[in-house]
Amino acid sequence: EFRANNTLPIIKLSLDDSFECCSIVFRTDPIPVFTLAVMGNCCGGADEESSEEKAQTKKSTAVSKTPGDAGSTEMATLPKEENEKKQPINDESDNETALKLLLLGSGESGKSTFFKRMLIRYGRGFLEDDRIEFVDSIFENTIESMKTLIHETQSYSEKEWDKLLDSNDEVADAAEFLEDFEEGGVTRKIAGAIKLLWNQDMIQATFAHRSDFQVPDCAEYFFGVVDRLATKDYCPTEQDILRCRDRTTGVTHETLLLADPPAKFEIYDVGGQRSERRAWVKIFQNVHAVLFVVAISEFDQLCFEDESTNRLEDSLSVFDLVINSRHFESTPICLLFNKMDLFAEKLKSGSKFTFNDADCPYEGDPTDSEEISEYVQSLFEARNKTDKAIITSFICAIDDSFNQLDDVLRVVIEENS
Ligand SMILES: Nc1nc2c(ncn2[C@@H]2O[C@H](COP(=O)(O)OP(=O)(O)OP(=O)(O)O)[C@@H](O)[C@H]2O)c(=O)[nH]1
Ligand SMILES: [Mg+2]
Repeated sequence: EFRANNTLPIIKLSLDDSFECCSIVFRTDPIPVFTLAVMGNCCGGADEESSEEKAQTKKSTAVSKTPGDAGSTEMATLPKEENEKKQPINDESDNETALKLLLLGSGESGKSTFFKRMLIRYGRGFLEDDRIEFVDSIFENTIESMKTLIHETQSYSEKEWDKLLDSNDEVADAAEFLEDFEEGGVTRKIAGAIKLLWNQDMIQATFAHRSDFQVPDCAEYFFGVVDRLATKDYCPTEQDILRCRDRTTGVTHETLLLADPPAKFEIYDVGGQRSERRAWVKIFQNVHAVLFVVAISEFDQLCFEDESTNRLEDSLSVFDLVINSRHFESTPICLLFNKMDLFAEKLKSGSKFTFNDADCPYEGDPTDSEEISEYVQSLFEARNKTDKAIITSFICAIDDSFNQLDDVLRVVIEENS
């Protein structure tokens, strides 16, 4: 219970025996100083520390890392790694040793979404102030996606589109209003225009062949909740945050704590687009596991960067460099095939698997998701020129019931024991 007046706040935590650690982040200035009373078996130990010392201890815990801390996103502030020794997790002499995890993969594969998922489950999560920081990107995702659909509809079927605008003033006004819209958030008027346009058969038809142009995967989701985005004091939900598309630049890292078995991880997220990849090597030392993310649904899409390279092909080339890199000679590699929901939807809605590897063409059923995923997995495995085993998982990072996270972390611990 936190009271805003000057009386001492009371925070009661009921922790069961298996509870190993917890952190409380105070977003107030100044940060309040607390005395910690530990009830139960270790009560005696608490008395040996003076109250001043106790206060100091708590103060430094509280300020250790605040969300939005600029230091966590700048390359220049990454820890110096040259002299670090890679430590196995079962080294009980150093409980503070963190396992370093790198999220690598092409742009839009879902690295940051996985990173956010990890933060929600094992890290500091997203407090209200953090959530608000996503609002501008969510608004941009929503408005820009509809503008793209209007533009693509216009260029694919110009005559029919003009006919529709001539015959329907409401649609014509909505399209014109959005096309001219330069800057700002989702207002009720914008939400109304987006809903109206989203209900047009022509816009739906354009969206059905979205693999031919660049529109973020979150577009449909945000069109579906656009009324909520337009409400006063809109604050993004966890699902909104997971869906939000915001291209990563530079490197971000966060601490994660696993309860069972107790372990600490330092997870690094990087930008996956080509211009970002040259920064990766700076964090390649002393890595305990690479989590390589592939968007398996992108087999028929082209790269955002050049609009000519197939995204799966790009992902295979990047994976080839990573798995065979001398930096990762003894580093476990987890291959995470992400966006399984979109992959299944795509095949179900009639898209055929048309991707073909020159050395190993696909000869199976182009609509069978199981057969196709096995084939894609084999293509990635074929790039492995080392004798390392690849740990593979098929995931959906936006799914709330996604429960493979513990498994991924436990495998990393095992591999480093
Ligand atoms: N439907 C669906 N969308 C996903 C999934 N994983 C990620 N996304 C969406 O895909 C988009 C791109 O995901 P990001 O996490 O930003 O991709 P990234 O790999 O970090 O991209 P860069 O930062 O450019 O390297 C976001 O809008 C996510 O919400 C998934 O499993 N299913
Ligand atoms: Mg990212």
